[in-house]
Amino acid sequence: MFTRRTFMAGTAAATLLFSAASHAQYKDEYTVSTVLPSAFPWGQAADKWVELVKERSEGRINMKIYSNSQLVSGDQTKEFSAMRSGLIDMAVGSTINWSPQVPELNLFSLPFLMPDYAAIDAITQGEAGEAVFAAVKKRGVTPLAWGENGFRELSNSKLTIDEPTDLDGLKIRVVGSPLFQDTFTALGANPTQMSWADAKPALTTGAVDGQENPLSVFDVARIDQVGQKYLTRWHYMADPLVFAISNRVWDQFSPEDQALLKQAAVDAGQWEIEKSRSEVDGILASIKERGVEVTELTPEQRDAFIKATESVYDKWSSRIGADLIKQAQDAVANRNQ
Ligand code: X2X
Repeated sequence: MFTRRTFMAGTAAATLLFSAASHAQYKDEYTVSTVLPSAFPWGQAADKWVELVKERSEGRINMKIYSNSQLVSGDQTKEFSAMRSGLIDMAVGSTINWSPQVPELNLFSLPFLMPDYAAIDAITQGEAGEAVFAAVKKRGVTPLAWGENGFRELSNSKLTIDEPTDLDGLKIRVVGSPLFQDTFTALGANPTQMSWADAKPALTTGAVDGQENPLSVFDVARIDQVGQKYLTRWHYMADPLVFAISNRVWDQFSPEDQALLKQAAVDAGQWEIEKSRSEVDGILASIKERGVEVTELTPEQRDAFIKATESVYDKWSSRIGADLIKQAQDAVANRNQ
């Protein structure tokens, strides 16, 4: 009896030692950065990822979300560098915010590249999406899955916008990459780059006349309450979200846990994309109910905006990669509709 007990105790101790050694480098908690919190689809995507990982790892892998870009003092364009250097472990981030460090991510910001959801999917789920992920990986961060912030629509406090000349001299808050500066300059507007943290105060004081963001962001952040009475659904671009882990952290996970983290991100991303797309019509109705004037562009009106922003492609083609742009355009042309 005594012998048997000793043997069992010895086995248990060995098992404990073994598991301690194999998980020696795991942290008690991993930081996950987001710009938008849980009230927005973006924050919900991160919540879902954290929840699925905890559940599937039976509590071994714990992640904690830090929203409002607080890990980079509100400057969302610093998120990627912070992840690369290991200051942030993981993130669910927008392609726009990481594009200063990963030029290929500017692909999604090219005006009027993606006319509909099928076009977004054709890029992200195809070879162009793989090429973009390879570019992210090369710069120090492992991308795991796609999510979606959404089609970015234009709002302002001054007038109905249905042709490029309406933007003449309008002060527009833009985000992230200098590409936005070029798009809005091409349209005759006066763009100002600022973080999301600074955007609402700037709209409130009238320091800027307008902004562009997905309908879900306009709705949840109650952008109409700061005087943004006019909204144009021009669908000029959409920013996918990327679920990602710093390469340094990724390399510390066992292959099984890497697979678990990736699959959870894929599932969370798919869940969030479906959910946010299904909510758009309801959001639009509630925005209209609150008195916002919503303008839908006719195909001819949209063409005028496409023409007016063509110069952005010439300017950005070499930075993004002419081959990548061509690959994306082909994917869009051949998309399932
Ligand atoms: O800052 C924005 O406009 C936001 C919240 O949409 C992004 O982070 C890209």
